[in-house]
Amino acid sequence: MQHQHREKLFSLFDDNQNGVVFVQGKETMYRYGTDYEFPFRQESNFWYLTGVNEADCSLILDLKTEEYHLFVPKRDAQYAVWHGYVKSKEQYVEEYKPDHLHYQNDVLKVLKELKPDVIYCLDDEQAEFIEDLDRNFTVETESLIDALTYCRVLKTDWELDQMREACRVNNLAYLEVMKAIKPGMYEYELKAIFNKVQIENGLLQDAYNGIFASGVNASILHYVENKSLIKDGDLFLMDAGFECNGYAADYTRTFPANGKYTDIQKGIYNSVLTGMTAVLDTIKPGVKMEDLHMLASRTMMEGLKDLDIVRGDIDDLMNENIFALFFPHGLGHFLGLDTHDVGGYPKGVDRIDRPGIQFLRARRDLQPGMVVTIEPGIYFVPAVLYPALEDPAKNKFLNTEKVASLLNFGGVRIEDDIAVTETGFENLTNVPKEVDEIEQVMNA
Ligand SMILES: [Mn+2]
Repeated sequence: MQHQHREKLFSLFDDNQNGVVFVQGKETMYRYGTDYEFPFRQESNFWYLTGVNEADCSLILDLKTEEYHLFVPKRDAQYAVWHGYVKSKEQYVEEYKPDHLHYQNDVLKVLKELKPDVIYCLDDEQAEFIEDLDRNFTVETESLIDALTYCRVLKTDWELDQMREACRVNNLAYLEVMKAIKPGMYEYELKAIFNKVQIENGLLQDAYNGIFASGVNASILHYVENKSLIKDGDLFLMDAGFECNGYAADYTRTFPANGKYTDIQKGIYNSVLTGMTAVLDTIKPGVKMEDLHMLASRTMMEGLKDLDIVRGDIDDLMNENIFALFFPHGLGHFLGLDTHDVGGYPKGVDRIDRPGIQFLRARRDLQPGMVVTIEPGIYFVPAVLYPALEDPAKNKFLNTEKVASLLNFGGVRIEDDIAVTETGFENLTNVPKEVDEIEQVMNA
């Protein structure tokens, strides 16, 4: 399927020019000075163009002829001793179907034969791989990454299918954890259950370091220690996903460790869920991520106001950035070969300099073929709320007693993976998120 991706990239370059694209794949990574090899994960752009999940390869795309040259490492018998086999050139051709196959140490030789006027590289670091050449060509390090980003943002049907499969397995894994969790377990025991379901279903690579956070740990946005004992009465926030052929799933659910939300947990949970629902009711092509972010923020503040956690006029709560005290991250991000995928900020669009929304990772009109996460949340972060409780400009909007009583609450996040379509969206995530549904699953 990667041939479609190469064609898409070719179509963005003028084919009358005497130019080539050069991309170096990822090399084998070792743990410090030891011979411990990290599990291999190809660099995403190289993977996108080749589907080659092997270390130490590179590619050249000839823009004039639209031919694809794949370069593979020349392995010796010693390599086979440790890794089992050495592929022949014929096997590489059979598997990856390049127009031309070469050994990696022939990159410079082939470039000299092709005599391009311009070589497009991802960045200066990648350009170093070809710097031994006599400099009678130009190296260009801007258009290639822009072109690849453009390609990767708009998913093909095949790419969407990979994401559907990653999500199908992620759905199963979430349900298993919801059914298994009990107070008295350790967070990592749930990670073990989660990973088991993924691996049993053939997904071997996590898309990111998963968050399995009980109680107050859920207020730490990137909590990945996952070592605490889960207590009765804790909420459990799980944010994890695996890849299918490189394409990520990324969900979050927050559920009660003992299977039953308390009143305050339910109230805060439903504030987040209402924010989520408001966003999902609005998503369609043409809508802007930053507008969705503000919609979610405002809806969640209305929820917190109903719970008498914040006080005052809702416009003031928004204008004075009180929402950012409780929702300190972005509403969502692009999703694809990387969990925080490319393309969030097109050229010339900057981050918004405002609390809360400054961390939004995507700011552009949604279009069919884009996949984004939608992940509103409410957190009680002591490091944020202690100073706010002392600050007269802020504490006049807070029920200070109630906020102080919630400093150990942790947080709630709900996250779905959304593929934008011509008419609206397809929700790739299918895990219960209504309170009743969740309690039913957990107590079945
Ligand atoms: Mn996410």
